[in-house]
Amino acid sequence: MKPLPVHPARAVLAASALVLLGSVRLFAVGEAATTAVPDARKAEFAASLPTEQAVLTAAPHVPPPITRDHAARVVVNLEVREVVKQLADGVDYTFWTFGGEVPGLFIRVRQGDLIEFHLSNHPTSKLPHNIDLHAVTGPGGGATSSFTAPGHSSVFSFQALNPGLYVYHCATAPVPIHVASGMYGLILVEPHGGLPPVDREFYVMQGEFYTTGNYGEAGLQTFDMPKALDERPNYVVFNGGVGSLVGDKAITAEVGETVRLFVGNGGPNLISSFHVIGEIFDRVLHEAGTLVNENVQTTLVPAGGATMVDFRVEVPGTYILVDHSLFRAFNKGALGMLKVSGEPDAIVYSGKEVDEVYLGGQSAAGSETVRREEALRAEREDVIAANPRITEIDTEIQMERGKRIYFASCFACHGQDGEGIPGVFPPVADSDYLMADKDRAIRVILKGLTGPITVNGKPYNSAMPPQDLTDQQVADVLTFVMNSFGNRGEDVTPAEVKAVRTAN
Ligand code: HEC
Ligand SMILES: [Cu+2]
Repeated sequence: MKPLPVHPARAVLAASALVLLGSVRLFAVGEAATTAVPDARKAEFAASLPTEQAVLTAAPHVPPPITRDHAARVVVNLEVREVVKQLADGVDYTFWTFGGEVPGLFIRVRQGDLIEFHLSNHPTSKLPHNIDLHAVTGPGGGATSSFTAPGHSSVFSFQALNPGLYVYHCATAPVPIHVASGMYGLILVEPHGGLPPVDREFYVMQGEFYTTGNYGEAGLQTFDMPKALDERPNYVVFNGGVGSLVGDKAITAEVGETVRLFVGNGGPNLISSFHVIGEIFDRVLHEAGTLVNENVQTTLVPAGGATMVDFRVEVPGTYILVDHSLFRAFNKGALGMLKVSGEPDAIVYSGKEVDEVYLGGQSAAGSETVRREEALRAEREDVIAANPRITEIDTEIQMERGKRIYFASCFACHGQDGEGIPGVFPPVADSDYLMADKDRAIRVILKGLTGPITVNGKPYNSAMPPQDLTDQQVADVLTFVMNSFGNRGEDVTPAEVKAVRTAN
């Protein structure tokens, strides 16, 4: 449960009751009603249309293009669920979702369609929710008409008047907290005649998360209101979590194909500078409107907005999707991958990939350690049953975790193999300085290090910044470094790190 000042369900119900009263009063002075009035004209229009059930998809998938050349009555069934899911490796979060997913399921309709929207709220939900679709023309975008208590279902309808790619989100008070919990998604309203055909379409949506624990701090995290007010998220991610579009989960294409990304930004606060490293957007539908821009490197996606980008992939390799506000990409999770296979074209590009340098912990080596950790966990279960070699395996798990932290936080300076850079960054491989004093090594990570030192007989006089890591993370990375790259040492425990942290 998120910490809220008053009993949340009650506050929200009270707020929405006010909204309802407000709308009824507005109706009296001539605005639209929230409670549907039977309307013969509308009933006749609905009856004149063929009915179909909307196909909804979870990111990165997109429902198939619409082939019909006439309007339809499209029935959308969307269920709100409050679920605990992974936000990052080892980090869980209670997400409030449209369809059990963050971002919410992708909806695809056609301009002129009459959409009959069924919003249900799962009986296990703790709070009421609703939906405001930016594709709706009408007060609140459907919010008051779709206000739904746990275990209930609401129906309202709207006509998709304007084509475009629209954000939808929950608009139940407190609105920003519902959005910050993952309640957003995209609805595409195809124009008459459809979009220009492409070979592949994908759904990518950015959003930030504000957690009490630091980035990467393991366990179930809770929402942090002060950080949200200051717009200082710990996580900025694509598709609801760190690594959702990385490694095995990367989106793919083949050389020569055209790719379309439907990119949304749920916010709630940040504007995204969406960029694909190594590609140029041939065509951007700026703000997902009708203005076509061509040959764009980076495009802005406002909070509560979207964009459509099309490009052809010419050469194979891994293309990195980022928010080009780069600390978000490399330190907060806003990083995905498009893997393109096929024949190289040395004229277009000569080769020599630089993934490792770019990616750190999220590179192939990074996801390799994730897989290895999983495999080791499975092995551990077996060993417990048969044999007491458990401590050794725990160390191996710690080593894999430590390796991941090393490749995320240290290797940019100390190198792939801990070799450092002569005269600038001392080696951690085979380092006499590192191995001589465990507490000193812990202090170097926690507090940083400046001034002259001698490592393996060679002088260094530079500065290492303090590393913002938890006790567990420091223990893991030091255990890894002190037992890799030719070093042979003992393990480091979180308790030892804590002792050094509190002694200073
Ligand atoms: C921004 C570059 C940078 C990063 C990132 C960095 N270091 Fe350092 N590190 C240095 C520099 C520079 C020194 C030497 C400082 C001096 O000469 O006073 C150093 C010194 C050290 C030392 C002591 C000297 C030795 O080689 O034994 C250790 C151990 C160490 N770093 C480990 C780490 C670990 C582990 C991480 C990741 C958690 C890390 N460093 C991240 C730049 C960095
Ligand atoms: Cu909600």
